[in-house]
Amino acid sequence: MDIDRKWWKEAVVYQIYPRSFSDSNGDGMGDLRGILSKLDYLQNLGVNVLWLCPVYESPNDDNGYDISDYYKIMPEFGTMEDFEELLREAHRRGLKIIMDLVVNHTSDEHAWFRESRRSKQSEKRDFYIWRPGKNGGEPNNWASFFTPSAWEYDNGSGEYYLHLFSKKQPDLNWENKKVRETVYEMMNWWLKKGIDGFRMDVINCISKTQGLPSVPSPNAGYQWAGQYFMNGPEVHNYLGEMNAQVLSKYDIMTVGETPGVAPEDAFRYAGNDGHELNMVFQSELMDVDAGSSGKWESKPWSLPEFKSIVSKWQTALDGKAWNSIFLGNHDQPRCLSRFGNDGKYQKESAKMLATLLLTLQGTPYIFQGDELGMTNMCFQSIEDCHDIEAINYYKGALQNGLKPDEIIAHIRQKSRDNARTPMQWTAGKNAGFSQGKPWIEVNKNYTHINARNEENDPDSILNYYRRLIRIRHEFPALVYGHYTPLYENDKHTMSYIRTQNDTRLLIVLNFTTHEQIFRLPEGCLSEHSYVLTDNIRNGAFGLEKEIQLQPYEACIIAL
Ligand code: ISL
Ligand code: CA
Repeated sequence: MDIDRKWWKEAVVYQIYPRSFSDSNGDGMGDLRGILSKLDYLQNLGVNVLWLCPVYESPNDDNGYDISDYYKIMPEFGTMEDFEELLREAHRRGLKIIMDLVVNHTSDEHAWFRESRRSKQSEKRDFYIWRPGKNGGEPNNWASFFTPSAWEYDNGSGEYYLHLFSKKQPDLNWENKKVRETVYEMMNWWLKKGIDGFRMDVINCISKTQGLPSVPSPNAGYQWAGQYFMNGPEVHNYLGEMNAQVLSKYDIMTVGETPGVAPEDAFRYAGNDGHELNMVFQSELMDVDAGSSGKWESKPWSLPEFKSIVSKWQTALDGKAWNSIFLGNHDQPRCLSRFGNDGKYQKESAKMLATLLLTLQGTPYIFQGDELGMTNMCFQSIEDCHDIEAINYYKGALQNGLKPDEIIAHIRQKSRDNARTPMQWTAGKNAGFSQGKPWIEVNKNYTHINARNEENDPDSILNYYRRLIRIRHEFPALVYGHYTPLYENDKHTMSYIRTQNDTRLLIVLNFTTHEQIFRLPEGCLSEHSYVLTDNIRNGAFGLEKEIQLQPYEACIIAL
């Protein structure tokens, strides 16, 4: 097979949410020196790239996704010298660092926005999306991700500005060439510093439909307007331009966060012969349990549906574009609580999900703490919640007549804060995350789920992750091999074969709390077949026509 080998295809990425990773100075908030102190841990895990969620100066309305200065480090996280030291020390250990790039919007406290807001004549006015009101109301009926309306009225100038997220996150006007040039200049500045790439926040939302039309709807009220800002008319021109003026000049990796993309969009953003990005995050799998009214209304997910989404992306992109693989991130509940079992089978199911994550075609992203089997938090009341999305949802849902208990039940399942509780390092004070009071409460299960315990236990989830990462690096077939799904309608197990030249690897995953019989497909075993790894029996079982899988058992079989 003619493969186009690239370091960023073979890399395993580890996502760090700095605020919750490790606190070096006891103020309760994670920071850069905290990350620095854990580089050995990350190196021992075997990952290759660290993705840092935003570390720039920010008033933290949305935990750093509202940037007030792209050239400064958030003082709570440290200094530019700390950042440079972190980068140097990471590189010394063979670890690369990619940064979050949030350029669909800035903070309303960014100097550009302050200047833009000052007056209609301001030189920066057109850096943002300002419109006069219509019929005594907003310029259109768009809803925002975080608030009812996507528009905020500005008394001073008598106009509205667009914010797809919170009102403290005004959208930049990408139609303005000066905006684009200013962003490219900033990106070049960071790349010259030596960073290894970018994860680009909602990058498929930067081009809005001309005229900003209202969503046609029989209902009054604000409407979801994704069709007018996702994968918009100019987005490929902008990214092509960004590639030419910035990305193409460096040996870096880029991944676009692109909610609502289909494989056809991925071909354009991240096609093999494309000139935009290396890969994108698709959001389809994360929506598998969303109800008709959106993420808060959870519906039970079914394994055949889950598998069909994975298979669709694995087969559609094969040879045409590159996948990114993830089961959770800082915007999602913990994958273990969502797709596995965080009770009796915590250990088995965490390892089973790790097996899935690390045996698909694409670049895998591990979210901090998943390698320890961290779980959702059992939020009791809205006072336990910190995330603007959950807090605003709570207010809106109360107004719509939902009871506090119902709302908290939704939040418990889906809140982004689930993923943001402090990293569990030890069984000591505050899970070893901080000497001071953590900004968000530590999950009570840290006394047994923590890195120190797992370091010392050869059978731990952490050590299983290490083994799997090693195996992935040893078998290029796990990175590049074709993906062939088996038994697609089976409700209990997921199985597929990865093939590259003569190497054929069969992956079998039991997604249930029960034993399952897995029948090996006719003629697939040879005298050389063996169990490469297994999450429960350490590979110690003979191969027959049938495998009796234990609850949440996962194995990789070299055929
Ligand atoms: O978080 C979500 C679902 O709960 C998504 O809808 C999310 O808001 C969307 O995918 C965009 O996410 C990114 O941009 C946001 C920021 O809040 C997220 O943390 C970030 O990942 C605005 O910058
Ligand atoms: Ca700190």
